[in-house]
Amino acid sequence: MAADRDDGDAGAPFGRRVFLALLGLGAAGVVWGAKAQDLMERALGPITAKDGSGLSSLLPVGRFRIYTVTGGFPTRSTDEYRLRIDGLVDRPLDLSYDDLLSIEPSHLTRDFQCVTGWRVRDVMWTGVRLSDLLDMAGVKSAATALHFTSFDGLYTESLTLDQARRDDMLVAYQMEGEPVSRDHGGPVRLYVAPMYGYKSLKWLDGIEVTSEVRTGYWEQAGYDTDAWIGDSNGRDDEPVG
Ligand SMILES: Nc1nc2c(c(=O)[nH]1)N[C@H]1C(S)=C(S)[C@@H](COP(=O)(O)O)O[C@H]1N2
Ligand SMILES: [Mo]
Repeated sequence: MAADRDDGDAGAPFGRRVFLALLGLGAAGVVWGAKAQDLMERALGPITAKDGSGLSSLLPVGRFRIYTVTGGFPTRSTDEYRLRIDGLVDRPLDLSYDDLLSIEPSHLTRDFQCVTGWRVRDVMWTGVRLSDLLDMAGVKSAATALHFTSFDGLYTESLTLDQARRDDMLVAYQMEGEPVSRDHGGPVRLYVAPMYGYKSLKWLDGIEVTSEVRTGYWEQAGYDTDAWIGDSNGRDDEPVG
């Protein structure tokens, strides 16, 4: 079960391959597509136009696609929201939404890039740095990684501790100056700026500090665990779109 929603209008009335051919983007795009794109799009797609015509809307530059692997969109109000941080820490934390808002915020404006080829330019995120939360909890010396869980009950992700301590890793509660919407994984989601979108787990409710990397939902299906944009998943070029 899966769903894919596009929060903009229906896109171009052509299939991806046709579109690439029309633009003369050529074999390269189709080849990496076959490798990196297939699984996620097959699971989350086919990407259909909103009018139900079955036509693909592809590379909708400037628009997010809304992904959920459960087929549903879980709801948690800001009042009910809790974020647990536990595992190999000195002080397990159980943070409310207001607790998160009371921590020094960080802002990041970056492109949002899905491994399937769509990209949204210059998205502004606000939230708390993962490294600040780790410092609050106190990471034990045996720790090497983080395991993230979603209150959708299914999606998971991971980061190494070194990755998580970078300053472009956020526990985000605002996107484009507004609270992160439910569709986009609100009230709180992960935002992993230097990696493909699948690392940015939506509906975040748990961070466990672990002794080794436990691969996440899409990694178990074959996507790279270290998902650096432009340098993973069989791609070393600037993405299309
Ligand atoms: N819980 C959850 N998080 C998720 C996903 C998902 O299906 N479920 N999809 C991932 C993928 S593949 C991408 S590209 C982004 C998409 O974010 P958006 O739905 O806000 O556009 O979320 C990521 N985080
Ligand atoms: Mo994605």
